Amino acid sequence: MNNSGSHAHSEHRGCRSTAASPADFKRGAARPAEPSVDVRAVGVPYAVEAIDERARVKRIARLRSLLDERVVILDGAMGTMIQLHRLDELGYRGPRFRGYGRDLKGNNDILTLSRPDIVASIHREYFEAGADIVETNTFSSTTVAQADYGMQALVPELNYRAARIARDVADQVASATGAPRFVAGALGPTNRTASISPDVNDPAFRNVSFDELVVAYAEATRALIQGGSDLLLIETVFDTLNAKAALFGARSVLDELSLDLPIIVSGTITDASGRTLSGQTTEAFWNSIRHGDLLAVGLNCALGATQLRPYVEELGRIADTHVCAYPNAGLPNAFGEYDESPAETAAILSEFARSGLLNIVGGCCGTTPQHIQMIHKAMQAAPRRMRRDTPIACRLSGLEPLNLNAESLFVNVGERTNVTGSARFRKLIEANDYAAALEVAKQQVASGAQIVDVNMDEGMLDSEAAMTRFLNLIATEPDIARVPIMIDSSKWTVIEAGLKCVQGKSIVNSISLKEGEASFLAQARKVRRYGAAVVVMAFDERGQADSAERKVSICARSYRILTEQVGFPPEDIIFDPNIFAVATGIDEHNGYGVDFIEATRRIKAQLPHCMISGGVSNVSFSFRGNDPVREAMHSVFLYHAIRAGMDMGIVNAGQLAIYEDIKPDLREAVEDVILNRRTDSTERLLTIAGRFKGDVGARKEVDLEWRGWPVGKRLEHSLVK
Ligand code: THG
Repeated sequence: MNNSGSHAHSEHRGCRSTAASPADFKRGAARPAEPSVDVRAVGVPYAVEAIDERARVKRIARLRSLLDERVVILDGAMGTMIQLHRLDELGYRGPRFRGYGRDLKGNNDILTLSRPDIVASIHREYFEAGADIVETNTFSSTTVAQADYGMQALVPELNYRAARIARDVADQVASATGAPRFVAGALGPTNRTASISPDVNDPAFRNVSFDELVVAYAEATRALIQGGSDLLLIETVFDTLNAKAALFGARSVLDELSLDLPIIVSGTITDASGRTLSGQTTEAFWNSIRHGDLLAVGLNCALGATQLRPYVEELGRIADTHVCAYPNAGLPNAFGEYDESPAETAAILSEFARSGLLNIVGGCCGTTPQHIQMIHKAMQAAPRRMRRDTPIACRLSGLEPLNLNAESLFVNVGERTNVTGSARFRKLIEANDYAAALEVAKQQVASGAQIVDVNMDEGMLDSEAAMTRFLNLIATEPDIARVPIMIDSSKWTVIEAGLKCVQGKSIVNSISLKEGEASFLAQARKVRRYGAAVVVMAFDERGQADSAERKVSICARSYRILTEQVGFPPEDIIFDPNIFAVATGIDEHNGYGVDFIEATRRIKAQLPHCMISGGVSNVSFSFRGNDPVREAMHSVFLYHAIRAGMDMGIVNAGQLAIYEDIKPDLREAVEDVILNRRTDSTERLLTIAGRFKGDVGARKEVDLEWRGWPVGKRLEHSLVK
């Protein structure tokens, strides 16, 4: 996990100078004491003026078209400007909060209510400097952030008022100049992280939950919209799980109000390694929020423009939407001040624009109206970034990206972190030995699992709690957390518990039509809102599909519903046409391998961009206890299924035999079984199976031996493996 650099969060454009930084929480800093007065009493009802909805719709359309014409200018820092007023405690309070039982100095957002004149004048200065968009003074106007001041009850009013102030100034400037001006409702990161533990002794602990964040962001969003915002800006994201909660909350409110306000997400990279505070790379961050249907994605704060450049450029390469950047005025000096002059910042950003990197540009900590004026001037002659379509791919992520498309090699999904699939893992979870259970996940990744399947479906377990605890722990282990998670459960509540723990783009395993279309639709919509890809089982109201015919028809029906009714991106759909055990002694089972392979071929040909997965170890259940034969069966099965188009499989990572290495007599007998080539395939495999039972020795020998080989052969061996 990335531990360094979060100074920026106390000197940000919203400038919560007294708010603790995430790093403080990681060190287990004490929360402020509860106030001695009943602070809820200060929350008073406020008058709401209706917004002209038609005018808003027109402005939004204008903003979208403006983005197709030129670089759009965002404002600069609010906090830097507030500091110039040198307000003391009483200055922050104003008459309204004169008797408040707690310090308010540093709570910049309260100025929306106590000194609206200051907030309005700053907006005006930025508009006059050339900003098209100003951000509302609401960086910390969520119940989560305002808890530091005991001002949770004021949150709706803070957001409504802040939006209203900005709206009024924007409308005045627009009618004075004839150019439309826009209001971005700012949703800050809060001062808590949903995917990092503040307690070094309990890495699974969180001081804020996804649900709490969703509620907080939804409340803020509702009032920002009510106050007249044109768009929403989820900004200074240092923990992508917080941002996913913000997106979840904001989208829910937009749906509820039947409104279509554009959303921008702007992340922040806190150190030179190019990762977010919660450890994601730029591309992993993009993959995690791409489901948000964003007007733009960007980066702001923390680093100055120079240091931010490679990451803005990278976003521009991978994001199929507009790109936004609003850096600090350089890096802070020893006093935490920003020294980069307006001319310097503008010169650097001008080069960004000339290189085709920018659609929206502004400033963060330390920037002033002079900076925005110079930036605005520099953008006059600069081209906007051309929006590009990126190749269609299923863009998954953990801390790092995993992009899958038609060119990708087969993906191994580690199966061992499954209480029903591994007796050892079940015992560890039942014994509450999560440290050892984590080692199982780590081992899977070290053995080549590119995704980890996690399943806690065991009658004796509190599966929701076990899923939550295990995924929270994984989040703290960079060796595991770098890969995406496959959240595996037959219980929707367990899947949903898992989705609330992962900052990356994960895979839900699974949904299906087994309980009919209504619940399938509802679950698919939820999956999309959480931003996950999905495994869809070939299962409908009549049961699990066994024949190739039924597998294909159920998948085709599911595909139609998902793409047409839910708007699910086809590249995020992974079909599982059911891998069943073969050679069980029941004749009807003999065709299961062929049926899967044939269905795979037809589904891939018929349903564009979808992928195929399956639980590979299922196929060999009838040879339990004979691992060499099972491994040979998996290898032969995959050899044929991958050629038919299978994209990924849940496997025992690190224990897959290489097809060419299987002894010829075993391989032929196994192939007969998998491809159902003879009526006596099962008997023939059974006859020879015993000979290989103790054969693990052969594999072990090779395992050790290859390390002694010359470097060329070692490389060859490693590449093949
Ligand atoms: N499709 C989808 N998800 C799935 C499956 C699937 N999830 C679960 C399962 N099937 C895939 N995972 C496993 C994990 C382990 C085994 C099989 C499938 C397995 N385990 C050994 C056994 O049962 O013999 C356990 C041995 C041990 O206890 O160590 O074979 O099909 N979408």
